[in-house]
Formats: sequence, C-alpha cells, structure tokens
Amino acid sequence: MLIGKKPNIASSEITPKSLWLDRRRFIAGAAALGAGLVIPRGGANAARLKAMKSPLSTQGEELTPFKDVTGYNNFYEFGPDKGDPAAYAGAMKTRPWTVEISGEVMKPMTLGIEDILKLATIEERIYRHRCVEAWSMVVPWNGFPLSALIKRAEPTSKAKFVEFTSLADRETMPGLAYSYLDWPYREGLRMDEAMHPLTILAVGLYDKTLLNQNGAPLRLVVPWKYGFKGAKSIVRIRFVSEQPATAWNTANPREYGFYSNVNPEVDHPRWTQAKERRIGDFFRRPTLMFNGYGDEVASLYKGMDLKVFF
Ligand SMILES: Nc1nc2c(c(=O)[nH]1)N[C@H]1C(S)=C(S)[C@@H](COP(=O)(O)O)O[C@H]1N2
Ligand SMILES: [Mo]
Repeated sequence: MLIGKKPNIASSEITPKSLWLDRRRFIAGAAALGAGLVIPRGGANAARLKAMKSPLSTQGEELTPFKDVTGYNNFYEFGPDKGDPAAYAGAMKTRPWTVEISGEVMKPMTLGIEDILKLATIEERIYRHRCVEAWSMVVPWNGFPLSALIKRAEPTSKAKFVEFTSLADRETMPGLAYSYLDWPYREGLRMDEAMHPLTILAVGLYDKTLLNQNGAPLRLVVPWKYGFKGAKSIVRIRFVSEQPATAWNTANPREYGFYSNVNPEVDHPRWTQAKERRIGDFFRRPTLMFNGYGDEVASLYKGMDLKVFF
C-alpha cells in the first residue's frame, strides 16, 4: 500500500513489491551507481572475532543459520527487498569509520571504530530478533553493552533520550534515491532503555565482524523491541532532552510508535502481532511479550499504557 511516497515497512511481505516501488527503476539506479556490478558481495570482508560467552544470552533456542542472518535483511538504504542488502551493501566503505558522540554530554567526542572496539570486552549475546513484519530469527551477536560507551561520554542531567543516526551515502546506497524514508535513518531510545544491560552495540555475529548487510561496522541491538529499532552502520550517537524523531515514526506515525516494544497484544494496524514465523520454520509460533525479555525489562514501562505508548 502506498501512502504518498511513503510505503509501509511490511509492504514487501503483504503486496508484491512492484506495487510499491518500481523495481526495474531501482535496479537501473543501482547499476548506474556501479553497485552490483563491480562490488563484491557483502561477505567479502568478514574477519574473525574473539568473544566471551555472556550469561545474558537467551538459552535453549536454535540459532538461525548464518546464510539466513546475512541473506534475509532489511537495510532500506540498499533497497526494499530482503536480498538487496546482501547484493548491494558490499559497496559501502566501512573503513575509515568514525562515530560522533554529541549533545548533552560532558565529553563530546569522535571515536574511530578501532577505539570503539577497545571500549569493552566483546561478548557473544544470543538474542531473539523479531521484525515488525512478524518474522523472527535467533542471532548470536558479538558486541558490548551500549552503557559502556554512554558512561565514557558522561551524559549531563539533561540527557533523557539517545538518538542514533545511520550513514547516508548517496555514492554507495541506491535506496537513498527513494523517499520511502526520510534519510538518514534515525532511531532513538529513552535513557534507561539505552543503559539497560541487554542493549548492545553489535560489531559482529557468529564470531565474525559484521557483514555490511547487517550494519557494519557498528549497529544497535535492542532485543525486546522490533528489529527496526536496531539502527545499522551508526555514524552519530546524540544525547538529547526531548524524544527524538525516528525514521519509521516520521514515515508513518500510526503504524510505528517510538517505543516499538514487541507486544503480542498490540496489533499492527494491518496485521496481527500475536504470532511470528521463525525463519526456517513452517508453522508460526506465538509472539512473546517483550520478545521473551519481560522479566528483565517490564519494569521500565511500569504505569505506562502500552497501547498508547506502542
Ligand atoms: N540504517 C538502517 N538500519 C536498520 C534498517 C534500515 O533499513 N536501515 N532496518 C531495520 C529493520 S526493519 C530490521 S528488522 C533490522 C534488520 O537487521 P538484520 O538485517 O541484521 O537482521 O535492521 C534495522 N536497522
Ligand atoms: Mo524490521
């Protein structure tokens, strides 16, 4: 369904893509940029990582195979189809890479990715990963608590929210030519969500550095929220006093709220969120409140009406 020039996140599952984006034009645009012709697939530059197993990993779930985690992606900067990121994201340059840390902090700074990797021990965090489109995976991420970086920046008392901004590079990202989202991609968390021990910055998965399609070199992972909160290829982390605008909420505020907690009781306006299809499974399974992380995070939302703050 196309509302103005902003189709909705799950249109790719619900309607043929050709109805909401002219696929041939997209491919022509990508080819014109040189992506897909000369660029190796995103898999070219993964390096091995050493990661400590974390007690905060989800136990007893079968991992989604590497080929699905790296081949079935949402990264709209590279196009609307699940295969576009793997096909086109190899063109993105992830070195050198810096992240601006700014806003309401005592220590604003710009960190190179090499410095960021030294901020904390890299852990393996196995998390359920639930897309708002009602599919899910189980991913062995490698990363470290976002809180480690936040503490380094020393937020002031005015810092109530954190805004994340992804790279927007017209040279290498064919999706930027389309206005299905306002670029750059932006997401946000409340400060207590950002400081929560389950919230990580991921730099790898399956003990390899992230492939570009998964948001190399640095992306957010918030396991109790829908996948779109996990901004990829982050270039700026800004501390702010007001709730920041986010890409999906701006595109369609009725369908994508700021909080975006996984909640089987609050349906998307166009489909149920009560169930999900684990990639690789045939039958759908019930979706768990807060994606199964309720014991850890429900207290963050005490007293909030989650149908209003969805
Ligand atoms: N910059 C950016 N980040 C993004 C997206 C995007 O389009 N652009 N898609 C989001 C969505 S909708 C999901 S479900 C997850 C997918 O992450 P994965 O491809 O690593 O599974 O990334 C999120 N982060
Ligand atoms: Mo998603």
